[in-house]
Amino acid sequence: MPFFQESPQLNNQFDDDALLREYLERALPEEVFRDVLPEMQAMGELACGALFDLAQRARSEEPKLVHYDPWGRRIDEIRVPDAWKKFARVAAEHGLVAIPYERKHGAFSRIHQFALAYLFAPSSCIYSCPLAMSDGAVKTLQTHRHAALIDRAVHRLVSRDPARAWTSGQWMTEQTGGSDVGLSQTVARREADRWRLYGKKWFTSATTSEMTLTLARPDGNGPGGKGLALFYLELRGEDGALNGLQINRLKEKLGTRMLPTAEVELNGARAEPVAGLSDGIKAIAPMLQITRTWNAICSIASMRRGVALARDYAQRRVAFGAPLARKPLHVETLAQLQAQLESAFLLTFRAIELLGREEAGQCSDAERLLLRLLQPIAKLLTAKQAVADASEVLEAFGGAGYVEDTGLPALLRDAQVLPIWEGTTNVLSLDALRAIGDGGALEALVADLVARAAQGRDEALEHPRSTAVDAAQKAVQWFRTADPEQLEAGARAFAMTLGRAYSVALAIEHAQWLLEHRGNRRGVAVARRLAPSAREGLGELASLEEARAVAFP
Ligand code: MFK
Repeated sequence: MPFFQESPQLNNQFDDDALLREYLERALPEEVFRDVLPEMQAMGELACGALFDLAQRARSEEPKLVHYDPWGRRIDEIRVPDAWKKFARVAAEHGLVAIPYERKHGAFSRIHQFALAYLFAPSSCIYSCPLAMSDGAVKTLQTHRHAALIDRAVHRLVSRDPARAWTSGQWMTEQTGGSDVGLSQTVARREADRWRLYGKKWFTSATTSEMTLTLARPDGNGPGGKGLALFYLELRGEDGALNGLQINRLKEKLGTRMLPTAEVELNGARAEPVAGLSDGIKAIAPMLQITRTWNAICSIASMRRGVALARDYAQRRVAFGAPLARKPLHVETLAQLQAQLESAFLLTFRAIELLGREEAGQCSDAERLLLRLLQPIAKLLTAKQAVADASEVLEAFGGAGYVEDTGLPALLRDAQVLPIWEGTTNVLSLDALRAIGDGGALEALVADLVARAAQGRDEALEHPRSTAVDAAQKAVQWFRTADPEQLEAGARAFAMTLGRAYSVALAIEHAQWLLEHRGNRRGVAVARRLAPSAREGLGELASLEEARAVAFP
C-alpha cells in the first residue's frame, strides 16, 4: 500500500484557541466579551477557511511593477494579485484599522481590534503591514491635530467601505539612513507656495497605498533627526498620475513576497508638513509605537499559526509506532512552543491594554511610562521568538517543513522580517534604555511586575513568582551600576530579561485566574515552565576590549 502523509488541518482559529478565549474573558467586561464574540468567531472561521485557502493558493503570486503603458508612457504601476485585494476588502469590512478610532468599547477597543488582527494576520500574506502603517498614520495625524489632513485622510484610512478605504505608507528608510534615520538625505523645498520633496527612499512597504508619511530635510535645516520634518504625501494626483515620483524597482526579498516593497525616487513630489519643520523623528514616533505593536501582534500570530499546524500534524503523523502526539519528546517540544506563545501573547496584550487605556484617557502616569517601555520590549522579544519558533515548527514536520508547496517554509521566511523592520532587536533594546532614561519607567515596570506576580496564591506559583521578582531586581541593580559602555553592550540582555521576567508575572496572573474561574492548572504549568527563562541573559558581561577580541579575531 502506498504511504501518504496527511496534511495538517486548521479548525476555527478562535474556537480552537483556548488562550485567546480565556484572555478575552478575563480582560473584557462581560458585556464587551459577549458583543465581540460573533466577530471573533467569524474571523476565526475566515482564518481557517476562505482566507487560509486563498493564502495557500496564492502564496507563490507576487506583485509586478509595470514601468510603461503599451504606448510608451511611464506609468510605474504596481499590479497586485487578486488575493491581495481580497485581503484588503476583508480587513476594511471587519474594521481592522477602524475599531480603535470608532472606540465602541472605550478603553477595550484596542484589545478588540488586535484580537481580530491576531486571527486575521497569519492568513493574510502580510496584508497586516499596510494595516499597521495606516493605523500608525491615523494616530500620528490625530496626535499632531492637523485639522486639514485629518479631514482629508483619516475618514478614508478608517473606512469600513472597501471602495473608499485608503492605506498609508511609512517611508523612513534611505540608503544612508537605515536604522540611523537622522542620516536621511531627502530634502524639502518650498516652491511657489508648495513643499516639494527630492530624494530616494530605499525601502517603502505596501507602495500601492494612496498616501504616506515620510521624512525630509527642509532646505537650510541642520543635520540629524532634529533637522528632518514629517511630511504627508499622496502618491497620485486627481488625474491618477504619480505625484512627482518614480518607482524604480520592487525588492527581491527573502519572504513577505506578496507585499509590494519598492524603491521610490522623489522628484519634486508635492507634500504637506504635518508637525512643523523640524524634529521629524520625534514627530513620527506615534506611528512607530503603533506599527511596533502590530509587529508584536504579527509575531504572536505567526507563533500561534505554527503551533496550531504542528499540534494538528502531531495527531496525524505516525512514526516509531505511534502518533507524534504520544511521543514524550515531541509532546515536550510542543509544550515549549505553546508556553513561549503564551508568554509572548500576554506581554503583547498587556501593552495593548495600556494603549487602549491611554487612548481613552484612563492611564495613570506610571501606566503611561510602563506603556512606553513595554512597546519596544514586546516588539523585540516577540519578533525574535517568532523566528525561533517558526524554525522549530518546520522541524516538527521533518522534511515536509522544508518543502515549498506545503506552505510551511513561508512561515519562517515571513517571520524573519519581524526582528528587522520597525527597528532591529539592537535598535529596540537601545530604545528601551531611551524610555527608561526619561525616568520612572523602570520603577513602573518593576512595581507592576511585583503586583501581578503577587496574585499567584497557589503554592506551585511561588517558585515562578520569586524567580521573576529576583530576575527583575537583579536587572535593576545591573542597570544602576553599569557604566555607559556596559549599558550599551548589555542593552539587549537587559531588555530581554525585563521582558521575560514581566511575562512570567503575567503568566502567574493568568494562571491564578484559570485556577479560580476554570479550575484548570494549565496556566500553573505554563508559568512554571517559563520561570527559568527569566534568569537567562543578564550574566557577567565581558568588557568591550574582550568582546572586540572575540568579535574580530
Ligand atoms: C506587520 C506589522 C509591522 C508593519 C511594518 C510596517 C512596514 C515597515 C516599514 C518600516 O520598516 S519603516 C522603517 C522603520 N525604521 C525604524 O523603525 C527606525 C529604526 N531606528 C530607530 O528607531 C532609532 O532609534 C531612531 C531613528 C528613532 C533614533 O534616532 P536618533 O536620531 O538617535 O533619535 P533621538 O535623538 O534619540 O530621538 C529624537 C527624538 O525622538 C527624541 O525626542 P527629544 O527630541 O524630545 O529628546 C526621542 O525621545 C524621540 N524618540 C525616538 N524614538 C522614540 C521617541 N519617542 C517616542 N518613542 C520612540 N520610540
